[in-house]
Amino acid sequence: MRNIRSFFTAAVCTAVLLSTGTATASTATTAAPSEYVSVAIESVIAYDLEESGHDEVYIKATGPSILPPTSQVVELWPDPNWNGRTMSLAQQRCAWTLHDYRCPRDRTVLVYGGPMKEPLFHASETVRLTLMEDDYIGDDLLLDQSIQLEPIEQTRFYEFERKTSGWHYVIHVRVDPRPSPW
Ligand SMILES: [Ca+2]
Ligand SMILES: [Ca+2]
Repeated sequence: MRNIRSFFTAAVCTAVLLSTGTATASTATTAAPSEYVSVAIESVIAYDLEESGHDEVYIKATGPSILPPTSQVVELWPDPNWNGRTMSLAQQRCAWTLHDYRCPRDRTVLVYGGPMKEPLFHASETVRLTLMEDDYIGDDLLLDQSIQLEPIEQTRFYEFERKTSGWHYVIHVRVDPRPSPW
């Protein structure tokens, strides 16, 4: 259960655009900014837990997606078909889904976070990402960040961090340009 005290103590919340990836262009043609983008989680780092022992965490993406069609809320991570609705994380664990280089090896133990979900959005939407901790009387909100999507030519990586007196989490998000689904 969430410690109410955490509402009133200073919290650090940062959002960083880490980098744009290098497009793997096999031709000399210039890529136009993509009208659609996909959003995926690359890693979830539990530096400090909300609960003792383990946190049962998951991430939702809220925004009108194209695929899955007309979904307002997508269960972004973990994939419910892989490991159930939540993933249990101990302290100093980094759950990676595709690129383990997003996990600080000197500070964390790597654990596999399962296959990625990659919902598709119009590149003009705002997508809200919420990291939640499963709880009996309503799940706890640990991190809440939005990304204003825009047409892009190359992959972008974002880092979001929330550090409070009760917990400390970092997530890495990947946004890829995508062709039209139709
Ligand atoms: Ca809780
Ligand atoms: Ca719990």
